[in-house]
Amino acid sequence: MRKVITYGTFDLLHYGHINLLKRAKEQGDYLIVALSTDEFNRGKGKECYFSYEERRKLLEAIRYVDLVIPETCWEQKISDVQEFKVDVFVMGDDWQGKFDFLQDLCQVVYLPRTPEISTTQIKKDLEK
Ligand code: C2G
Repeated sequence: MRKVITYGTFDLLHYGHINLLKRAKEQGDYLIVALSTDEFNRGKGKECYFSYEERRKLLEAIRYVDLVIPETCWEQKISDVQEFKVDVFVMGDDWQGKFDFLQDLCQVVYLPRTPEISTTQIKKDLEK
C-alpha cells in the first residue's frame, strides 16, 4: 500500500483544497492529512473560522481522505513519515522547495495550487 501524507489548515474548506486532496490521493492508495491544530494555527498567524474538530469532521467526510492526524508543530514531519511509513509527501507549490529535506525519507511532490481561490479571498469577498 502506497501511503501519501499532506499537511494544512483547511479552514473554510473549498474546491482548491479538494483539488489538492484529490491529486494527493492519486499519488498512492492511502492519504493521511495532518491537520493544523488551533494552537499551531495561532503560531502560523491564522485564526480559523472552524475549530480543529469541525475541520477534522469536514476532512473525514472527503472520499480521498483515509486518516486525519493533528499537526501540532513544524518539526513533526520527519517522525510522521517514519511512523506512518509514508511513501509520498505532497504539498501545494506555494511551499515549493520548503520540504525537500524529506527527500531522504520519501518522494516529495509539490502540486500546482488552484490559483483563483483561497480562504483569505473568501473572507474578503464575504466582507463586501
Ligand atoms: N491549496 C491549493 N489551492 C488553493 C488553496 C490551498 O492547492 N487555492 C493547498 C495548499 O497549497 C496546501 C493545502 O491546500 O497544500 C492546504 O492549504 P492551507 O490550509 O492554506 O495550508 P497551509 O496554511 O499552507 O498549511 O506544515 C504545512 C502547513 O500546515 C501548511
